[in-house]
Amino acid sequence: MSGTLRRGVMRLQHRIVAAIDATDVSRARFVAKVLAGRVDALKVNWPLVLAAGPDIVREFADSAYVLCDFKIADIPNTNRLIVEQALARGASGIICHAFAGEDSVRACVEAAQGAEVFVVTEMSHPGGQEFTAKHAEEFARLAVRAGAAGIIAPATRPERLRILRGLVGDRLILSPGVGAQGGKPADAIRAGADAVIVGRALYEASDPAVAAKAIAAEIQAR
Ligand code: 3DU
Repeated sequence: MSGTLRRGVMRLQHRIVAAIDATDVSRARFVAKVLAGRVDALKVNWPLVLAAGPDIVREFADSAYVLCDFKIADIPNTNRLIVEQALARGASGIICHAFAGEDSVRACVEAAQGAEVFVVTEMSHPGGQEFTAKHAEEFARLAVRAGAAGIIAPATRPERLRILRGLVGDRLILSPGVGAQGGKPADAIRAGADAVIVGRALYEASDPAVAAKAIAAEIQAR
């Protein structure tokens, strides 16, 4: 895969993280290739890892910042083992849940050895309001205390994003829920997100490059 995506610290140029959740592996590879240079990171989640095998992380990581969205939520030792496996395949960032507790999040941060850990706060879908919203502020404070690089917070609720921004200082906020879930990229960035996470609106687009360009333009025009 060619392109200008880099491993290491996420560099926010386009302010877009592409969620490559396509389970048609050749489509996923194609979309990743097309989006290289047009987004700041490729996010890999269980659908693609289960379809393609974990070495898809290594493949993308050759030329991209790969964010492993494994939503890690286990005891500290298991969290550490998962993070080590992701890093061994070249992941630059990982996503964990906060609800398993501070020791579990700290285990991710320690095992990450400088790779970036992002902690889920309030989830973007309607069900995210049932439980995660009630604890999102605690989750955000926990993320800061544990030394996470940032949090995941909902583009579908900019008013909640704004509150969470107030709690995490200059830590990164990556914001899913744009496009298929109804959130607007410019609203999320205005409310304090550093970048939006976009899946279906990119990988299902007839031309993912054009779709990414439109999102970037919307962000720039905010
Ligand atoms: O809805 P989309 O197709 O744009 O995909 C959003 C991606 O972000 C997808 O991988 C999903 O698992 C992830 N995500 C959320 O959508 C909401 C969250 O609160 C956390 C992660």
